[in-house]
Order: sequence, then structure tokens, then C-alpha cells
Amino acid sequence: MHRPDTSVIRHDWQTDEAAGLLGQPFNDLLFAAQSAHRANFDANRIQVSTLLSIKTGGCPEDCGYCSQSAKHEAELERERLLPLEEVVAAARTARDNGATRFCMGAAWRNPTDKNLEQVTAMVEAVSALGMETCVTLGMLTLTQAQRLRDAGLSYYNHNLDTSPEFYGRVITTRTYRDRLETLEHVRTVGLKTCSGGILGMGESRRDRASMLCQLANLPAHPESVPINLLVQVEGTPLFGTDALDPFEFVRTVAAARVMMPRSYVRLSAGRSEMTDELQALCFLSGANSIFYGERLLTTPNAESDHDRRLFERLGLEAEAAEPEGREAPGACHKTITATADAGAHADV
Ligand code: SAM
Ligand code: DTB
Ligand code: SF4
Repeated sequence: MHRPDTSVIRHDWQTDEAAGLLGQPFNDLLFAAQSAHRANFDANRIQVSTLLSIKTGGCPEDCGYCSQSAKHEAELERERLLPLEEVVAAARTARDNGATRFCMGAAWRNPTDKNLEQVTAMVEAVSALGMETCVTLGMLTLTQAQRLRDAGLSYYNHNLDTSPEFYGRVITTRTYRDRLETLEHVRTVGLKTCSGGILGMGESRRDRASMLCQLANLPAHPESVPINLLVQVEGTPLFGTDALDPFEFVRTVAAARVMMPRSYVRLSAGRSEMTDELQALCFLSGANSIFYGERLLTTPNAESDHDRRLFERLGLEAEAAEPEGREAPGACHKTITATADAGAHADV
């Protein structure tokens, strides 16, 4: 049985070792994950983020899972960059509903410098509401990363998506190296990294192990690791892929928790297709962040009322906003109460 040394942060994971971890008896793996989770976090507290698509569709990339690629036949209403006021209104609603982080996604291969100025205005306005900010805009240059940092951005999301070995089956218009380079720019300027992947695209367990090694062996673990279950969208090349065994999903969440013990592991896209019991197993395996709100980017998310009820049934609480200057993830948790008029409180 793999007993994690919860005091050591490792960056030397080998695929064989990670595959061994993923293949442990389920109960042993979950025990290891829970040990790592409890050593670093309050196991009953979940970070809550809300997502908004600020620019939808018409993307030149060919990511095989994505509804927003202009190369696919998915039915989608394209939208230009949303006006600032609309973004701020959505962020305010998200905050009043208990989200502490507002994540904005754009269907770009990379932002132009003009795009970036428009997004920095959004980052500044959302930060002024007292929320953490995250944006995902595609590839970034070092200078663009600096610009976002100077605007006060908290996190940049850029997923590795899958293993280097499986990657070419999913995306051909940009390389794995390109992705690692963007992550390097983000780290170098001191932004927090949000990076993870998608499961259920037809990859093998070894691919999942290899992807987790890529994430854990980065010079610093991403502070946030979204684990998405493929949302199958009609018209995309990956539509119709065989469904992943739900226990494999849980195993991957658990292994992510063991390998990156101080990172927030987000049970990301795909929750609307999951049973409550499966989500509970993910929380038990160390997932401690979710997207909350009616939509992800272009697809529906789990229903908010349902999520509130699920939190109640499981005795989970939403994490309060991170105080300024906090360094180590998991170091500070404030008790928040359920209220109808949210404001400074979270009602999830
Ligand atoms: N266009 C930018 C990029 O790809 O870097 C940012 C937005 S993109 C939609 C952000 C991430 O969402 C992708 O890297 C992928 O991991 C995830 N994603 C997109 N479509 C998805 C789907 N159908 N199911 C699960 N995750 C998805
Ligand atoms: C991430 O890892 N998942 C989010 C966010 N980062 C940008 C996106 C999920 C998208 C799901 C499909 C859609 O709604 O289009
Ligand atoms: Fe474009 Fe991002 Fe979708 Fe890929 S994942 S097609 S880059 S919006």
C-alpha cells in the first residue's frame, strides 16, 4: 500500500509509479488520498468558483472535445467579447451566490494585445468586488503574463488536458510544448497556476498517470488542478466516446490529491452527468473545489439548488474568500454561514 509522506512535496514522479498508485486497491488509494487531504486541508471545506464565457465560439484551434472550435460542427451561438458591464454584473451575482473566485474563459488561440487590454479591465473590475480572478485565454507571451499580473489577476488557467503520448489524438493545432511554455510564463511572473486535464476522452490509465506526472513534476505544483470529465458535445470529434468507468475518475482525483497534496483539486466539468454518490466519492478522495452556477462555458453545469442541497447533505461548507497575503494553500479557513442574502456570506 502506498503511504504518502504528507510532509514532502515531490517533483520526481515516474509514470510507472503513478500508474501503480492509480491501480492500488480502491480502499487503499482512497485512504492515501484522505491522509494527504486531511494533512493539508479542512476536509469539509470546498472552494467555490463561477465560470463565465466572455468570448464564445469561432476558435481557430481543433481541440477534439470543444464546442467552440470553428473546425467542428457543434451548434453554438458565437458571441463577441462581452461588454465590461455584463461581466461585472455576472461576477457580482456569482459573489452574492457564494463564489469566491470568478473565472473568465475566451475561445482564443491566444489573446491579441488589444484583447488583453479589454480583459485586464475586466480583471480589475472583478477584483474590485473582492473576488479572486482567473482567466483562460489560450497561449500567453511572457509580456502578456506580466500585464495580467500587474492588473491584479490571481490565477491563469491553462490545461495540459491529457498525457503527452495521447495529446496528438486530441489536438493538432498547438503542441504540448506550447502549453508548457505558457505555464512557464505564468509561473515566471508570479501568477498562480490553474492547470489540469480532461478524463474520458478514450485515454488509458497509463495516460492519466502520465498526465498527473506532467502536472506534479512542474517546477511548482499548480495551485489549482481542475479534473474535468469530458462533456460530450454533439458535432465534436470526441462525441460518442465510450464513457469512462466512474471509479477510474475517482481514482484519478485521489491520485492527484496524493501527488499534489497542497493543491486545490477541482471537480470541474462533467458534474451534471454525475450522481451525488459519485461526487461524494470525489470529495472523499480529496477534491476540494467546484464550479458553481448554472453554466460552465457553453454547456449546463449542475443545478445550483441541487448543489446547495448536496453540500447540506454531506455537511460541506464553502470556503470563504482568501485573505490578502495568504501564502500556503489550505492554511486558513473561515467559517461561513448559509444565508439568503449572501453578501459577505456564502449560501452554497
Ligand atoms: N481557449 C482557451 C484554451 O483552450 O486554452 C481557453 C478556454 S478552453 C475552453 C479551457 C479548457 O476547458 C480546455 O483546456 C479544456 O480542458 C476544458 N474543456 C473545454 N471543453 C471541454 C469539454 N467539452 N469537456 C471538458 N472540458 C472541456
Ligand atoms: C477547466 O478546466 N474547465 C473549465 C475551465 N477550466 C475553463 C471549462 C469547462 C468547459 C466545459 C465545456 C463547456 O461548457 O463548453
Ligand atoms: Fe479553442 Fe480553447 Fe476550445 Fe481549444 S479548448 S478549441 S483553444 S476554445
